[in-house]
Amino acid sequence: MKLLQKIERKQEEKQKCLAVLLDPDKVEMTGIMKQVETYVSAGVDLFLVGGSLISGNNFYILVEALRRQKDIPVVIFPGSNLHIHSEADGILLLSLISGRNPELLIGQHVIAAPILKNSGLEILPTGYMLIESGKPTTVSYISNTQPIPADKEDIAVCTAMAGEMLGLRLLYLDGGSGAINPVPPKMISAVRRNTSLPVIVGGGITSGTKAEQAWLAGADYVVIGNGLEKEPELLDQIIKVRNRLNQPTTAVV
Ligand code: 1GP
Repeated sequence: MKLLQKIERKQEEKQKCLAVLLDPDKVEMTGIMKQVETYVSAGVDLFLVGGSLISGNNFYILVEALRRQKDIPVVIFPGSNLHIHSEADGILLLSLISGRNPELLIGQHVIAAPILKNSGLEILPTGYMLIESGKPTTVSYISNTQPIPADKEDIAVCTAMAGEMLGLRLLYLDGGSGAINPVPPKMISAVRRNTSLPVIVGGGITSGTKAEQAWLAGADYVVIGNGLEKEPELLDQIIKVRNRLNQPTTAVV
């Protein structure tokens, strides 16, 4: 079954999922396989690899290291059209629909299209929405776009609806890596109520409570990156929350 179908099926079954984002610049490559094993045995649902600015040479090595395990899909979360590696299972083809930078709405996609077509990667067309999160983030700076204000649910909803009408298949609401404030649950639930696409939420999820709030508001996938780099124990906390929410008696929206 294709990855996108699996994601949609999880959504239909109201199963909450956890994605771990590995940033090639931040991961300590010497201990990577051990770290990957920990994530696999904890029951992570998806690996995302990437970041809005990758300055080192670890991107390819990291994708290959992650692919040595076969249980969990590896998906590229690209910061630019330089971040393509056919060893991964898929790639979030991000259109930054919250911004008005044509390069990130369509420009880089045009350049990457022939490479992607031949890559064998499953393409996951994703409406990527940056949400204001307390301070400028690397992604807001690098993308040269203005995030959606955190209290403007109506803008987020209309943006998400437009993305869905344009045929995108996933929505990613992101506060940006290391966000001070995660995407407000009120905004997630407004998007959830008004669109039917699987919703990924990330940025600043640094506790089980924040993950739970995002899931309860309607996120299908919660992404953790920075929080886990700083506090590895966070993984168990968040996995426990996910498992509790996925028990039949506590099934949520
Ligand atoms: C960033 O959503 C991801 O694009 C993850 O954010 O690193 O803050 O967990 P964090």
